[in-house]
Amino acid sequence: MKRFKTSKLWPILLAVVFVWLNTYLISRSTFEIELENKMQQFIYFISPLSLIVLLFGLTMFASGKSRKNFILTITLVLNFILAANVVFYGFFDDFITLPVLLQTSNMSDLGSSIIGLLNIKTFLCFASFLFLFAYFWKNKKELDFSPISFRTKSSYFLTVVLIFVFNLGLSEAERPQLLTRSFDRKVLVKNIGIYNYHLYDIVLSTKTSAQKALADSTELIDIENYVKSNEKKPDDKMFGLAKDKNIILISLESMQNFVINNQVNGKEITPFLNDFIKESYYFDNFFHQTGQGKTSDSEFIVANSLYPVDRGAVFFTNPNNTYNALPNILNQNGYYTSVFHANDRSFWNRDIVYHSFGYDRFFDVESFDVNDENSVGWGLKDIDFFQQSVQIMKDLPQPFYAKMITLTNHYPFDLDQEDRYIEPFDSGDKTVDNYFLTVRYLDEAVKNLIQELKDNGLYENSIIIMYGDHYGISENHNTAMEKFLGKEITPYETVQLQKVPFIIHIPGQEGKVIHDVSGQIDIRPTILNLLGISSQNMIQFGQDVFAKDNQPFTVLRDGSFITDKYLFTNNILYDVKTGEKVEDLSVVQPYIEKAKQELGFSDKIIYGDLLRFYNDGNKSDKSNP
Ligand code: GP9
Ligand code: MN
Repeated sequence: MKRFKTSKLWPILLAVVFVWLNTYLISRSTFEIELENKMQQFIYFISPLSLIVLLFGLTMFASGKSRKNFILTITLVLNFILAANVVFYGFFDDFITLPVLLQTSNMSDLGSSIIGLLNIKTFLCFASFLFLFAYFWKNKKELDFSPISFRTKSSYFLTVVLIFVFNLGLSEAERPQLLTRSFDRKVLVKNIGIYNYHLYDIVLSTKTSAQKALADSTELIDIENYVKSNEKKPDDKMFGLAKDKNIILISLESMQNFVINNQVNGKEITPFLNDFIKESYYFDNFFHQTGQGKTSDSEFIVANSLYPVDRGAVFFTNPNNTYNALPNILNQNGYYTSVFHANDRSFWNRDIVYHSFGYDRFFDVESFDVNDENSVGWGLKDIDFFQQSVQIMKDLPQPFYAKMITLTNHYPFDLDQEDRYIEPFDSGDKTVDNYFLTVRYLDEAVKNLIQELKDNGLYENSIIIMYGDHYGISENHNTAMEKFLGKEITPYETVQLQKVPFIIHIPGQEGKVIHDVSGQIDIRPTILNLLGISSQNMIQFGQDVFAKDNQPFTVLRDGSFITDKYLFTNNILYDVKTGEKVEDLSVVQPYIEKAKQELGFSDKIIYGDLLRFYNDGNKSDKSNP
C-alpha cells in the first residue's frame, strides 16, 4: 500500500477508479436502461471509463498543488454532472441535453419540484469528491504530485486511446450506427457512458447552429414533394362545418388516456369527461408526440403540425424561426388569437415563441388573481383558472381562438384536502397514488368550465377541443402502474400508455368514438378543415383526422410508430391488437424508413429554419403578445 501511495500515478488512478465506480453505481440504480445480455452489462459497466481516464490524464500536465486541485475540480464537475442528471431524470425520465440545460429560467422555475427530487442519492453522487478530498488531506505528506515523465504520459494516453477504441468497438458491434441515431439518448448513455454522451451532445448542438447558417431553400424541395404526396382530400361533410365559430383549445396537463372510463377504488376518475365524450368526437387511439420539451412540445406540434426536435425543447432551440403557426393562419382568417396560462410568461420561453407563432394576446400569470387560497403546487388551481379565464374570454372580439393550458395535474400532483373528490390509490407510490386525485380534480375543473361557458353564452358558438399534453406517469413508476392496470408493462404497454385523450365537441353534432390511430400532429390540419381553411400549400406532417382515406400511421418522437396492424418500438415489432411480438421486421421496413424520413424532414425544417424560404411562411410583425 505504502509503495502505491508514493507512486506519482496513484492519486490519478485512485480518482479514476472512484469516479468510475461512483458513476456506475449511481447510473445503474437510477437510470432505467434495459440490459439484455452480459455483453450489454459489460459495456454499460466500462462506458464511463474512457472519458474519466482521459480527463484525469490531463492533470499529469500540472504538478504539485495544482495537480491536486485539478484532480479535485474534475471530480467535483463530474460528480455535479451526474447529480444534475439524477435530478433531471427523476423528473423528465430523460438525460440533460445542452439546450435544456441552457434554459436556466425554466430550471429555476421548477423550484418546488427540484427540491422534492433532491434525496440521499443526489448526495451520494458527490461521494467520490468527498472521499478524495478527505484522502488527499489525510495523506498530504505521502502523496507525490511531482512532475511526471514523458514516457509515463505517453503510455497513459496510449491506454486512453485503447479504452476508447475498445468501448466504441464493442458498442458499434452491439448497436450499429450508434452515433448516427441520436434520438435515443438511453441507448447512447448505455453504450458510451454519461460523460461521453454529454460531449457528444455538445458537438451536436454546435452542429445545429451551423446547420441553420448553411441551410438553403433547395432543401425544401424534397420535403414539399413528400408533404404533397401525403395530402388527402378533406371529408366534404366536415370541411367548413365550424366556419367562424370560436375555437377553445384546452391542454389537459399530464392527462393520459387510460383514466378515461376507468375507476379507482370503485369511483370514476373522470366522471364528467366520460359523459362529455358521449356528445363529442372522442379519439381513443390518439398519441402524444412530445419529446424533452413536454407541454411546450405539445404546443409546438399543435401550432405547426411539425414534430418537436429530437434533443432539447424546440421552444428553446429555435424560438425565433419563421413559422406559419396556427395563430398566424387564424389571424389571417379574421380570428382574434389568444392563449391563457397562469404561469410566468417566460416559462418555456413562451413569450418569445408566442410572438413567432403570431398570437394577439398572451394572458399570463399577471392577468389572473392568484393568492394563497386559490393556488396549489405549480400555481393557480385549474377551477379558478378556468373561471377567471372565461371572464376575460367573454369580452374578446369574436370569432376567437383561445388556447387554455391547465396546470394542477402536474407532477408532483399536489392537491389540497378540500379539492379531493376521491380517495388515492394504494400502491404505496405517492406519485401514482396522488395522480388519480389531481386527474379527478382536473375533470371537475373542466365540468365547471363548460358550465361557465354556457352561463356566459359562449358554449353554443364555440368548438371545444381538448387533448392531453403528454404522459403524467413516467416509466419510473411502472411497478405501481402494473398494480393499477393489473398487467405487466412491456415496451408495447409503455407505448400504449402514451395515448392521451383527444376530444372535439362541435355544437349540434352527435357523439362518436373514433378508433383510428392519430396524434397531436393531426390537430392543426383537423382544425383548419373544420373551419373551412384550406391547408393546401402548407408544410405539415399531420392529416385531418376526419379525412376519408387517411393512412393509419402515427410516429412518436423517439421513432416508435403505430399503424392499424403494428406497433413498433425499441426495434421490436408487436401486433398492435394482441401485443404479441412479430419476429419478421421486414413487413414494416417501409414504415421504419418513413418514420425516420418524416422525423428527419421535420428536424431539417426546424434546424435549418427552412420555412423562412417558403412563400406561406410569414413571420408575425406584431410586438410581443
Ligand atoms: C408550465 C406548464 C408545465 O407552464 O406548462 O410544463 P411541463 O413541465 O408539463 O412541460
Ligand atoms: Mn405539461
